[in-house]
Amino acid sequence: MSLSESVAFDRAVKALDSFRIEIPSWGFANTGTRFGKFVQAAAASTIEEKFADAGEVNRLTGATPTLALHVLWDLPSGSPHDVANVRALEKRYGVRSGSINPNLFQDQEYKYGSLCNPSAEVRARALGHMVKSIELGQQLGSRDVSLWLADGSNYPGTQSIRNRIEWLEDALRTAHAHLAPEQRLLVEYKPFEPAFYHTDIADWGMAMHLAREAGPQARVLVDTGHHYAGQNIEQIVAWLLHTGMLGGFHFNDRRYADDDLTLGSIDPYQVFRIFHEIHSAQSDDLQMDVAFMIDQSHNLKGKLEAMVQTVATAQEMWVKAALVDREELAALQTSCELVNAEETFRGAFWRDVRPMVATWREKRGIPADPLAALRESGYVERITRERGSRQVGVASYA
Ligand code: AOS
Ligand code: ZN
Ligand code: ZN
Ligand code: ZN
Repeated sequence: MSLSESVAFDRAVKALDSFRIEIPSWGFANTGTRFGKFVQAAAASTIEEKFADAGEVNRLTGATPTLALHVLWDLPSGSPHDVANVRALEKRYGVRSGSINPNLFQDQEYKYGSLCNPSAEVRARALGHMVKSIELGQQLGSRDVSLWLADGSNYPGTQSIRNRIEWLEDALRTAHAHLAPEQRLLVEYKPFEPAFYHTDIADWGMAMHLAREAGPQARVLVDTGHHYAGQNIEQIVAWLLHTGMLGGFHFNDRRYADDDLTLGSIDPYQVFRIFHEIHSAQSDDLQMDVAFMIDQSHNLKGKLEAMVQTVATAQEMWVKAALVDREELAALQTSCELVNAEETFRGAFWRDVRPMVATWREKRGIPADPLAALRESGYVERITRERGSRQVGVASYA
């Protein structure tokens, strides 16, 4: 049995009112693959343009009040002037600074690693960058510092895996000691790429260990693209919820590896299953504080369109998962009525929630169809004209 239309709508409203998802500044910039990049005239090349685009996505969706920043790309000097500039942009565009992303992968000296580099001097400089990123987070009043390391090795026997674990533990303990009480350190894992033999933080077990070693304000960050094919991500999420170690997500979709495709474009059911774990933990009153973030950067699709499409998909999946009749499901699980349990579960997935989401938007003064509203606004045409005539900035590699 599925929930009645009115019960379902009430749940949808509640779910949507509380749903926020962070968008990445690098999602608006010209990014590339290791083979090259296709430049878009509308791409943002300044921090102001990124804030402007983020403000537009927030206006259209009502769900993206924060913008993730990358230290090297967005706050290159890290000076008080940079910080003051960002604070002014926050006010101008109605979007606050979100998670702070240190960059420990672009500098030439990180060829053999950053926090895990065999050179003590390089490790110290990488740690210095971490500390600076934490301090920037404090100055910007942003809470989370998301750590992603490209560290690893390409060939067996060429690095001491255990030495690198110890260096990493030391670095994270020191970094953690610099956190303000309200700040968190989120440790992201990834099985491979750019390193192809071993990655220093390869999976959730390693990330969880490191977060625990670092200190009480560290948690695990799950990037949905950072798993081997076929891995049961919602089970990892359930474990992290159970242990109180889930800090946040980088959402995107994938077909093969870290493809960073639009959320739900390949496997919307997986997004639903992950969101179900969150809703079910919430209704079990599990203590949790989970940051939803998007980690996508589009080379072929229009950047604004792709971001709006992603946020709308996230909202739809979030609502679908909220519409699982969890009481009924719990009873069916206990009595092991497998087919009925499965039908109750996926019945919510098959339900078309788009009319409900559109009604909620209208009630909240948000365009019922954000993608159509983006097209009608002429925003993309305007920035294409304005930005296209200027030289594009340095490409970022997400
Ligand atoms: C890299 O694969 C990770 O997903 C990072 O979280 C992220 O893409 C990066 O920080 C942006 O450059
Ligand atoms: Zn080839
Ligand atoms: Zn990520
Ligand atoms: Zn990634």
